[in-house]
Order: sequence, then C-alpha cells, then structure tokens
Amino acid sequence: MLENIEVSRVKRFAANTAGRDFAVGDIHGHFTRLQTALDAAGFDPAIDRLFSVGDLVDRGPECRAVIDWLAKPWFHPVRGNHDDYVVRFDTCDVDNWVYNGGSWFAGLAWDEQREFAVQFRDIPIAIEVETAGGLIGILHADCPFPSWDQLRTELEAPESNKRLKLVQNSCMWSRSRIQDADSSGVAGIRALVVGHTPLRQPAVLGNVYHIDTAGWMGGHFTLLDLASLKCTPPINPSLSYDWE
Ligand SMILES: [Mn+2]
Repeated sequence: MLENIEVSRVKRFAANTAGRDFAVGDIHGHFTRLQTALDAAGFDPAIDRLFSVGDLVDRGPECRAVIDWLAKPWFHPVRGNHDDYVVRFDTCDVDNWVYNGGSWFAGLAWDEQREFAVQFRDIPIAIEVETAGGLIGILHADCPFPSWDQLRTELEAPESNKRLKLVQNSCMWSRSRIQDADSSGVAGIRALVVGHTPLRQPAVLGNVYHIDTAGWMGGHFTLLDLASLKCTPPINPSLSYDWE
C-alpha cells in the first residue's frame, strides 16, 4: 500500500548563504551523542544545516526520538537500509530486521508503526547540495554508476520498477567501493558523501567521502563541512581507516 505513493527520490538544496552545512554518518538511535557533537562544533540551528547519510534508527536507545529530529527544519537525511526497513515494515524480513537491531520497532503498536512508515516514506534516496565549490551528492552507501547524472536519471526516470529496486538497493547497501578501495570516484559532482560502513576515521576515495566513524558503536561522530570538505575531528593521515 505504502509503496504505491509517489515520492521524490532525489531532493536538491540550494546553497546555504547564511550559515554552514555539515554531513554526519550513521546515527542509529544515538541522538544525544549527535547533539553533543553538534554542540562541540558550535552548530547554530538558526542558520546551519545538518545532512545525514541515513540509518537513523535501530541498534541505539533513542530510536523513537527520530520523529522529533525529522521535524527539525535544519535536519535533512537520506534513506539508509535500516530506514528502508521502516518504510517496508509490513512486507520486509522482520526476523532479519530484529536480528540487526529492529526490536524497538517490533515492540510498537501497529498504528504507531504505520505512522513511522509514513514519515520515513518521504526520506529521499539521494540528496544534492549546492556549494560555492560545486554540487555535493549524499547517499547512504554508494553510487553504483560512474557518474552522478546517470544515477539521477535512474532514480527519477527508471526504465522499470525492477531496475529501480536494484539501483535503490545499491545506493542503500553496497560496500564494494570501500571494500575494493576503489578511488575512481563519481563524475559530475564535486564530492559524494556516504556512510554505512563503520570506519576508525573518515576515508576519502577519489571524490567519495566515507564518514561513518561509528558514533553509534563506541567511535565518534564526524562532522564534514560541505563548503571546505574538512572533517571535525580532522583526519589523521598516519592512521588507517580500517578498524584492524
Ligand atoms: Mn547502513
């Protein structure tokens, strides 16, 4: 039922001429820790914006607070694979979801579950943000094409529902770029920002910024400034990004 409603899969934002734009990695129900990181960076909700690579819920203790965060006019997430479980709550593999941190949702009443799904349905697969230095793309996991224009076309005008599902699933689930240390990058944008794979510190492969530093798992939240492409805390070039 929910799947049949048309929503915008690519959302575009004009440049922020008043304040700063940041991106943050996977949140997974740790909004208090996220707020601490924002406070440390002097985030000003009156003028600054926070873009999220998604995976807002599951695993952490504050999943229900996501509704308050989605209502904040400066908070703009893309859809992660865990957020997609919420959208598909009535058709997805619930056992697998619970195994991966979804028990908070299984404990909700059905009409509450449906309300979460309605809110999550509006979260786009991809975000584009204009900056002085050029357009920046945001996805949860990866861009499965060599160019951003191709991804935009596949998402906005898919040749079939089957094809769309494959493309969306790659955007939300793929780890191939980081696993292969593929530095070929994505053409047609200044930078692509992704999460999904927890790292000890951010990894920059070509123009693709992997910024999930596991703030939800005992690591820390990295804030990437979209104008300067500088991370807070900064990348230490002498450390590997792998956990091992
Ligand atoms: Mn993920």
